[in-house]
Order: sequence, then C-alpha cells, then structure tokens
Amino acid sequence: DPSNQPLQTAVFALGCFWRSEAAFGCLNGVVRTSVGYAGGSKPNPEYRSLGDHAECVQVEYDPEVIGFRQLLEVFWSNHDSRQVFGQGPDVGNQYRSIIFTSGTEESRLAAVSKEREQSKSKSSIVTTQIQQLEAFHPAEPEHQKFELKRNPFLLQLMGNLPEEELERSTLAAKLNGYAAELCPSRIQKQIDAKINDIIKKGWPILREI
Ligand code: MHO
Repeated sequence: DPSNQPLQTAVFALGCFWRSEAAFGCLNGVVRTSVGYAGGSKPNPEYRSLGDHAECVQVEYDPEVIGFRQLLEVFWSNHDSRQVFGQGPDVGNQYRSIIFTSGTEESRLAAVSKEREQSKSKSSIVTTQIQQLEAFHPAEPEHQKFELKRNPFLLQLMGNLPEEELERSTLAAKLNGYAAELCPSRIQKQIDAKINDIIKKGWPILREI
C-alpha cells in the first residue's frame, strides 16, 4: 500500500545517466526516476551542449520505504568514485561524481558516507563532490528510460505506453533497471518470474511488479 508520506527527491551524478537511472529504478520505495543535468551554471543545458553540468538521475522516493542513507549506498556501489572525470569509457567533466543535497541533514549524511568510502582505501582519492542542489534540468525525452527503450519486448509487455506515461511510471523505472540488469539480484529474479508467468498466461499486459 502506498503510504501517505509526501515523496522526497534526491539527485545524484555518477557517470552516464542511462545507467544511473537504471541503478536506482528498481529499488523498492523508488516511485519515479528521470535523467537530467545539474551541478553547473549553464542555462538550458542540452545533451550535446551541457556546458559545466553533469549527467544526473533524479529519484523520487517514499521515505517510509527507503531513506537517503540507503540511496547513498546505492550511489557508492554503482560507480567508481575514485575516477577523476568519468567511468570506464566515458571520460569528461559531464561524468563526474556528485551527491546533491538539500538541507543540512542530507549534507551531513553525504559527508559521513564519503568519509566512510574514503576510509576503505587511502591509496586513491574519492573525487565525489557534495553540493547543495540548485536546479535539476530534465534531459531530452530520448534519454529517459533509455535502457528500457532498447528493449521492444518489455515495451510491448507494458502495452507500448506513450512517452509521458513512460516517464512517470513506477513500473517503467523498475523495468528500466531490469533491462540493464542493474536491479539487486533478488529483485531481478522476482521480475524474471513475473514475466515468465505473464507469458505462460498468454500475454496480458504487465501493469505492476
Ligand atoms: N559512451 C556512451 C555515453 C552515453 S551516456 C548517456 C554512449 O554514447 O554510448 O553519456
């Protein structure tokens, strides 16, 4: 049952935003995800001209089910925060690692988690910045739920929702993570089972997991 708590929002930069969105999308308590640009000052950033911004994911979550602390754990475990400017093949300022915060409690939790991460090994420096969020600029539609959109089978299973619905959908956020195989393995298996069940029953449309 959805709780009556108002949803909260968190924004993180951890490399290519296609993957970032997938990594947060299937967590229980995450209601909605979207990708965009933040951390810089350029007005109206776009994918090919994002200026000094970083690629980010915005996570809307139910604080009764998941907390900022747990989101931080997912942040740290889904990228290499010791890489300066990027992850693997993606090199550049747009791929830098940032925890965006709103308020002093989030800043404190972010700082504590960064110290913990740094203490795991002193031989290289955690480059992650902690910044108060100024503005989140949503990215172009083609970058939203990118991993899911590469999977026509899953799109069809959801009844080929129009773009605006895909962007708002909790199920789409989950399946986007599933498509990228970035869900925690327990959730990955749960979704596998649900999809197999649906196929066996003769292709009704999947409405929730
Ligand atoms: N190397 C990736 C970067 C995409 S990410 C949205 C690609 O272009 O496939 O920056």
